[in-house]
Parts: sequence; structure tokens; C-alpha cells
Amino acid sequence: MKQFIEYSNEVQHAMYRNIPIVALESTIISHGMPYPQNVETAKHCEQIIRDHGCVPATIAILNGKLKIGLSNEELDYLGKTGLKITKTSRRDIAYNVANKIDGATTVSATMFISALAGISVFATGGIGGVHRGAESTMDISADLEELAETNVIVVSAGAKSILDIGLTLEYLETKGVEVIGYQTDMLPAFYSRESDFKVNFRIDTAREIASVFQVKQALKLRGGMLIANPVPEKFSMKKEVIDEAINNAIIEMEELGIKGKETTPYLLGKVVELTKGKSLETNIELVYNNCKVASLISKQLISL
Ligand code: PSU
Ligand code: MN
Repeated sequence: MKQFIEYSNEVQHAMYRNIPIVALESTIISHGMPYPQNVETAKHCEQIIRDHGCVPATIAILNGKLKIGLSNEELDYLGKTGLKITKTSRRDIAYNVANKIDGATTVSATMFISALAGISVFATGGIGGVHRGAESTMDISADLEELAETNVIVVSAGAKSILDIGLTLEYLETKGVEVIGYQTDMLPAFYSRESDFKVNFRIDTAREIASVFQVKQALKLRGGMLIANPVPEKFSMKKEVIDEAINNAIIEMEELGIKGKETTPYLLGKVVELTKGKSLETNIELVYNNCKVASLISKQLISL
């Protein structure tokens, strides 16, 4: 196993010293945001995690290695290469490593690699889920299966309405994944603080989240936990505004015949365009907020 993994010095040091670590994904950099905001956001996420007394571990596949913790140059490379780098979910990992194909890792691949490295907390923006129309397309993100399999806490801002939020929750229920609202009863809808759906459990402190995770591990209840952390009020978008942009983006996507792994990046980009950049600002702020909450949870896990 060791031959495949490469740690940054900062992460390695944190592991020796038992300093809490927070994992970060890299598809959000290459496919989730435009350059240069993607690189600025990635670097600032790392800084927020450090400011909270933790160490960031941004994960990607570079030169045939599963990299845990990236340099600023590597973050620049991912951001500048953008859509040209391979979006890597669980199914792509072995092929990319064997063929030394660089890959930006999605939530599923990042969870898998985090668990290999013994990292239990991961901050992202939004997870993939059951897409609208999945009854006929079967487009269901590998992120959901990963949550069912892999013991990592994922801090997200809920599910966005490019997905079918109701079906996504049903899928997670079937797979035994608990959806926990951090200081909220309602599932946030990514760009806005509320959706029409409730979370399974509301938990108000990082300590209680950490203790539920600890019990889950002690019971050998396999699988991750999804923490839904609403975007701060100040940056929340009006539901009507964002829903209209998403509906229009989906219509254009269908006209263009875009499918499969291109779906999520296309919709995110189109929504930024249709909202004249407002959705990007909200996206960036909600990721920062998730980095903060993930840091609080990671610290509690170490002290329990
Ligand atoms: N949602 C976002 N930004 C992102 C993604 C989702 O707001 O960058 C990325 C994540 O990496 C997620 C992936 O794991 O898209 C899901 O892709 P798919 O729907 O193809 O499984
Ligand atoms: Mn998909």
C-alpha cells in the first residue's frame, strides 16, 4: 500500500504529532469553479483549517501517486489545468494510478483515499446525488455509495437542486447513511439555507457529532456520515433566483445532450453564468464555512 501514497511534510508531521487533519477534494478546484477563483479558494480553505488549529490535506492523484496534502504549485497546476484534468471518482482510481494519469478526486475518491490514510473528516462544497430524471438515466453519483461504504465524516452544504433532493435522501436512507443538520432542522439546499426536506437528526455542537461518529465506529457500523451545514445567512441566495437558473441550465444541458460525468461540472458553470457570478460567490463562502465546521469536528475527535 505504502508505495502508492505520498504525504506532504505538513500532513506527515501532523500524523506523528496527533494534530487533527481535515481532508479536501480536488475536483472542486478543477471542475467545480473557474480559474483563478478555484486556486484562491483552495488556498484559503487550507488557511482556514490551519487557523482553526488543524492541518489541511488536499487530495489528488499526481504522477501515479495518491497525494495527501498538496503544495501551492500543485494547487496552481490543478486550477490552471481545469477541465483538462481527469475527474476521478472511485472507478477511475486504479486505472489512473497504473497509467500515471493525473486526476482530480471527487467526493467518492477523496473519501476512499482519506480512509486509506486514516483521516476521518473531510470538507467539501456539495456532494453528488441522485440526478433529476434518474428514473430513466440512472445517473446516481458514486458519492452516495461511498458514503455507504467508507468511514469518513463529510461536511457539505446539503444537496443542490440540480439533483433530486428527495430521491437523494431516499437513497441515503436505504444505504444507512445518516444526514445530520449542523444547527438546523432543515436540509440546506447548497446555495440557500433551506429546502423542502428535513434532516434525520439535528446536532448543534461539533462535540456531539464527534461522539456519534465514535459510537458508530465502536459498533463497526460501516459507512460515512453526512453533515449538512447551511451557507451563512449573509451569502444565502433567494430560492426563486437559484431555482430559475438551475431549471434553465438543465434545459440547455438536455438540448446539448450532455450526460454522465460532464453533467455536474456543466451545470455548475452554467449556473454561475446565469446568476452573473453570484452563485460562485455563494459557493466559495459555503465551502469556507464547511472548512470551519470540519476543523471543529476534527479537533473534537482527537480530544474524545
Ligand atoms: N458539487 C459542487 N461542486 C463540485 C462537485 C459537486 O458543488 O465540484 C463535484 C464533487 O467532486 C462531487 C462531484 O463529488 O462533483 C460529483 O460528480 P458526479 O455527479 O458526476 O458524481
Ligand atoms: Mn453521474
